[in-house]
Amino acid sequence: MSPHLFLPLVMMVVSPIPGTFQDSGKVALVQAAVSSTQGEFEDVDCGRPEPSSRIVGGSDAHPGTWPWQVSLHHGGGHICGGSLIAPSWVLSAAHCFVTNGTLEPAEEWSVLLGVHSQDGPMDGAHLRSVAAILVPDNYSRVELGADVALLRLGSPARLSPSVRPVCLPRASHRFAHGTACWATGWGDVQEADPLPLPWVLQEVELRLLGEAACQCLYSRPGPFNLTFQLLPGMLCAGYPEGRRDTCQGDSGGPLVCEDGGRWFQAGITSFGFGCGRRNRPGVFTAVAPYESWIREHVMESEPGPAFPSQIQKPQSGPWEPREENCTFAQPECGKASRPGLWPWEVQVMVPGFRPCYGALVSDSWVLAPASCFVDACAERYPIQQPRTSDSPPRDLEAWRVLLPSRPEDRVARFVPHENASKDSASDLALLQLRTRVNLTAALSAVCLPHPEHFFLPGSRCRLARWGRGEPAPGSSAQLEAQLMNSWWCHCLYGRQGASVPPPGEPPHLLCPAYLEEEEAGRCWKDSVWSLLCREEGTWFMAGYRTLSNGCLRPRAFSPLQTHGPWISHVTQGAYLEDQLTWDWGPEGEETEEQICPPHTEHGACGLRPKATPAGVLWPWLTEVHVTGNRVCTGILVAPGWVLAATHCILRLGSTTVPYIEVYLGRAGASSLPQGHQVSRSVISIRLPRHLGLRPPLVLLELNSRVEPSPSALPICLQPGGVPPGASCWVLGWKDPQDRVPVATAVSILTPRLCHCLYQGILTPGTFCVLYTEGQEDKCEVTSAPPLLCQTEGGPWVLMGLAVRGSQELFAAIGPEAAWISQTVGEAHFLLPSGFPYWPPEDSDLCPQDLAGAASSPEVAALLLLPLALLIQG
Ligand code: 4AZ
Repeated sequence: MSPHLFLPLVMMVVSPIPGTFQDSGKVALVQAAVSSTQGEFEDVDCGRPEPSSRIVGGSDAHPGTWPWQVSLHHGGGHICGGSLIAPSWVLSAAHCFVTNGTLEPAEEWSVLLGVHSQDGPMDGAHLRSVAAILVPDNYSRVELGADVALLRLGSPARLSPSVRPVCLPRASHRFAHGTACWATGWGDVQEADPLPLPWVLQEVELRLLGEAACQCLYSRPGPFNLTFQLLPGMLCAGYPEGRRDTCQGDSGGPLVCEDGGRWFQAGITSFGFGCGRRNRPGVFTAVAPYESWIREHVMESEPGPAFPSQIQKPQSGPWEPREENCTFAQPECGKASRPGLWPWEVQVMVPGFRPCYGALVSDSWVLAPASCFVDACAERYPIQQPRTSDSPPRDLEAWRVLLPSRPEDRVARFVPHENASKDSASDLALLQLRTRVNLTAALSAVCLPHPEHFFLPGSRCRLARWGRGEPAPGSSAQLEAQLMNSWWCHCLYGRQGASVPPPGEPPHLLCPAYLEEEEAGRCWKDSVWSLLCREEGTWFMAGYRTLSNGCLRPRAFSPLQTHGPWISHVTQGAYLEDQLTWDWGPEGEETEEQICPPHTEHGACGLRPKATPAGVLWPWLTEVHVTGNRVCTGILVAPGWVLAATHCILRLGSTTVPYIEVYLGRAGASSLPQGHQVSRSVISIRLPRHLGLRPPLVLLELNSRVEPSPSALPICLQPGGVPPGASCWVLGWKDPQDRVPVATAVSILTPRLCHCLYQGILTPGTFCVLYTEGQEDKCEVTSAPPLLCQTEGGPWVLMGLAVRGSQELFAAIGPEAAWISQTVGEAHFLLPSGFPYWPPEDSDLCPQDLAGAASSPEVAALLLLPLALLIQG
């Protein structure tokens, strides 16, 4: 607190004639009030507007209704409100004037009195400088209370019908809870939504909430999972259901309640959690407790503020019952009797267009993709926007809206998002209905997320019809979805090398995992979806997707939360709801910045996060079921291709082409619904041309592509040797019956050691490995397990597949790289790292001890241990 607050106050009101004061040569009549016997001075009539005649959810005030309302200007604009309490005194909030513990200089402020519209005629309005700002010495931060300030004007206000003081309550004054009072101001009309021109003073009726009721509402975790402890001297007004409130810019302004024909200022707008939110009423500084503080500071002023006595005493007994009922408001949106029966699902019919699905977001607004209303022939945006505001984009007359259980509605206004034509993440439009609808259980609005609303990984969601999509297929299980964690979402569909937004930062994408969109070979063509996610039984529209690329579509949705401000600005009443659940799970504990591993030109490959609470551990590991009950390991190398070992797939001597089926997304412990497994049949078996020798690797072409997802993702390939610093693993099944994957750590020997160990019996391009762990965890070999490596922060790379009957020898991918990329096209070959794959070897000679040790590789391996560890780095 700055020391100058304690300076003695110099009063300088000049009253040449009793009961009048002069200002700029004009004389205003001031009614002298009778001083009370207690030495109180009630020098000026108060709280009576001339009989004639934002605040969130409020409306334009009539001129002259609130003649004590003043606007406090700083730096050329309105910052806070205030109230005239005496010709030379204005009451406001301390937080308007204190920045970082320092009181701003009074001379930087000015007070605008008698103003109605801050952009209109200013008849009777006048400006005063501020001579002093007084703040209680116990004020530090707004949430710690004492948020009150007194401003002494440079010269007295010119009293008139539009400039009159308000009455102040005595310390003993009691405002009964439930009293309907009024707050006024030029503040924002919604969070981050300023009052539009012509800046007409807004008024809103707010009910006083008892301390217990208010504390009860604030004790329930709300936005950011926060609660709040009310302090003595604070007062709440508003409604559990929110929607009517004060907001930024209203601070310092008055909350007034009528008593015996006079308006008393019960509170000073101080703060709140957001504006108009459910269970978060506005918090005001109670004025009554400051009677003596105010008197003390304005003592020498004449005329001073008036403290008339209370006429209507609240009922006898404690005016604030202890056991006040505490009822939380529940969301008024997003209630569906059964998932799939969406009471907000709307169809918009425009002549010449396919029906467009959208969602009811308030009692008079529908949200739908803007692209629905663009000529299909034009194919591309822009939406035909009106040249002038009075020519509608099309003939809205002919537009019809079908709402659940209602006759057709008409459209009054069409408001496309300003970037709708430029980026698909803004492909949104709002349509206003001609008549407001009565919201019921059968017809209601979907909840929308606030900008800081986060849908947690693992959230249960549903796909819902959106835009000009085809009707969804019958099975409702196919529309179930679960949100993936942000690492998967970002690294699978985002940019390579990008950092993953940490929990609590706005996501760029939302990724639900859901069943394949393919049914009997037919994909849901052109299906675009909205993503509805449930929190505590309430449905939110979390995102929407319009991207489409044939059957194979990224399961990435644009988050709707970024559009909250636009939607609430246009609709002034959409249901933006706070997050209702907060448990981030293991993702919330992630503290290190996560960077996505490199992608290839065909997208992400070889991704496997450190911990996967949901999802498959090895998304490229495939079960290849060959006729005759044989099961081989296969590795997904591209969306439609699996690589396997020839010896496992094709039996020597057999001439029949086997029937082969592959299963993906089956390995490991998965918490995803069973349906996330993927199966494909093999339509062709491809072998490279090898002169003489039987080629070690086969490529299996699948009957249709596999959409990349955490349960089915191609591995990365890298022609050549082992990247420096890589850790390598043999991945397979310990038991070919239950096929639970095991990964055993190995070291890959240098070509020279490998050659020396297996002299004469190796084909070129064979890797030899050395097991660094005990033998127990080795996988069985008949299924031909793969050898994989991974560098720190990099993707997983396939090195080779086990050769027939061996646990230590692997046929390398490198020599077949050209054949693989020619056959597959979309194989995920990483760019060469630029490092030599092997440390230089100083001799071509084999160590003596190894000669002939090939028949006993385990013995040889023991000898080689130190060398092998060196390689692994
Ligand atoms: C503000 O920032 C503010 N909803 C004022 C009042 C409220 C919230 C914020 C109450 O000045």
